[in-house]
Amino acid sequence: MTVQMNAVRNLILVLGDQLSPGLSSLAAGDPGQDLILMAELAGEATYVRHHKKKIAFLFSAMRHFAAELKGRGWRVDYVKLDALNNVGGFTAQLAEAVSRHKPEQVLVTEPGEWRVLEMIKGWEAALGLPVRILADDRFVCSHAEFEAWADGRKQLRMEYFYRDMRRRTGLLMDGDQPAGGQWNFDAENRKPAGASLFMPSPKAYAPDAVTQEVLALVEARFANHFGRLEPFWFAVRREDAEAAFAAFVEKALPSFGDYQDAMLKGEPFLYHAVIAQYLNCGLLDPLEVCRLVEAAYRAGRAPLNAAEGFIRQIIGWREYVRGIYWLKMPGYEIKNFFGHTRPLPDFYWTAETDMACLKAAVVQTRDEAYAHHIQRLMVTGNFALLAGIDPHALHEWYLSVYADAYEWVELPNTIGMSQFADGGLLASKPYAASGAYISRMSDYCKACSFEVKQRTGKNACPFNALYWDFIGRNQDKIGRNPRMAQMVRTYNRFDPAERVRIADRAADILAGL
Ligand code: FAD
Ligand code: DLZ
Repeated sequence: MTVQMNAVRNLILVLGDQLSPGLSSLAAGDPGQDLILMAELAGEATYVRHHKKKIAFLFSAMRHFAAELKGRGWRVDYVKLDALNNVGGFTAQLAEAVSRHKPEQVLVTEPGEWRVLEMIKGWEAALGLPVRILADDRFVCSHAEFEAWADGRKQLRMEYFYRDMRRRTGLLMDGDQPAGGQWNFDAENRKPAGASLFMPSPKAYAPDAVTQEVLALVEARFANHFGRLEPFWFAVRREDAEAAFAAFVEKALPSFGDYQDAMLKGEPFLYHAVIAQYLNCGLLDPLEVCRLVEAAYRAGRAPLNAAEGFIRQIIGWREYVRGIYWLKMPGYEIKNFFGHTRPLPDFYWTAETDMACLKAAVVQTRDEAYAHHIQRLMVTGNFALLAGIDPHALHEWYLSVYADAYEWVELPNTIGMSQFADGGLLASKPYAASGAYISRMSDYCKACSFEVKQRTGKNACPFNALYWDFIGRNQDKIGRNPRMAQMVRTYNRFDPAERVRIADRAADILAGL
């Protein structure tokens, strides 16, 4: 059903990842005179073929947010995916709404993606009316502030940016000093987990009637997309996402730091918060969650290494990668320092591989639209780096398969952190590792058909030969990096016959992908 309204001053377009009541476009509007447009768009669900669970999560959260806005007195024109007037893309849908509501002006908070910003910049000309783009102030650091921080620096290291964000927000500060006398407790955060530990699960919600309708719609319309739709347990309302976060603070935060880098078979979430999908669409507020974590630390309910580790991920990494994205786009998406061109192996979609770590990461990604950071970085990302996979193809995979994936946060993590495809702008060294790292941080290798202690031979863990082959073939590019030079020297000390065995084993593995 299409909505006909009284005179409309501003038509406010709210995008699917802008589900925040304090959004700048809403703050600039007036419920008495303005109208909100929200739309479920096939174009947005398929420009990369998003995981079914991600589409269902977002559509259901959008529908609940529209109801929340109506409850706050707004008029909302909500266009469902199967509405007769749904035309499938932002520009066409906005034009359709403009023709019906005849607003004086369009208001929109800037999007999280370069592609969409370019689209929006064309709207004034296409629609023949003013389009006001407002800053997204749900972040601590604005584009201009990040540019000023980056200006004139040879290296853009996250650690120094993070310290500025700590000073600016006052989080974990005692006067002008960091709490505990230290900025970063990462060295304490590398314990491997044991299967005997108690693992809290993220708070799960049974689908309500709105979600059930969306699940049926997604199954019907996106049946050929990657991923399992059910069981579906994500929160889709703000108060539920907040309760899920409160449960994390109570049950998992105390161990978050210690086991941040651990991986365990059959334990997809460990002590992680599983909140990026809520933060990135606006159901949770990043500063608010950091304040709650600081309060838990100050009240003695969480140790400092956990609170600092968590807060660093949000006001450090999350803000920093966003800054890099907008500083370096366009062009960052095609960076390829190592010149890697191999297509993405099929097992990233099918999970059909004998490598236990990769199988676990892909199965969990398929089932939950989630993998934690070390699985993304040191399992799927590490393998792609060592195997010379085209970074752009890998970027499209990460953008499609995770419920929390939006280009502003996914792209720098993939291109910069995981693939070193920007040549070291973001990371100080490639995150390349042999099977020994995965064995140390997980229990995957115990039940794997490959032998993690062997470097070459048919039974050897593929990560080992691929690692040394990567070091050997890229020594011109990484040999001068002080954090890689030792590995290059070790490779060059292998006897020539061993180097041939490594190259042969690596070639065999790559031929079999
Ligand atoms: P936790 O481990 O509990 O951490 C808490 C929060 O810190 C996260 O919810 C997230 O908001 C933030 N955070 C942690 N690490 C990072 C980081 N490196 N960059 C930005 N924020 C961070 N994160 C996304 O939100 N969306 C993505 O599309 C995404 N793609 C990634 C791709 C690759 C190749 C890699 C290596 C990392 C990616 N990350 C991405 C970062 C990180 O893996 C996820 O934020 C995290 O796994 C989400 O799970 P969680 O909520 O349980 O996080
Ligand atoms: C990711 C996504 C999806 C799957 N669907 C929609 C949608 O139907 N309607 C919408 O407004 N937004 C959607 N989004 C989020 C947009 O892709 C997102 O706003 C841009 O990527 C900019 O960050």
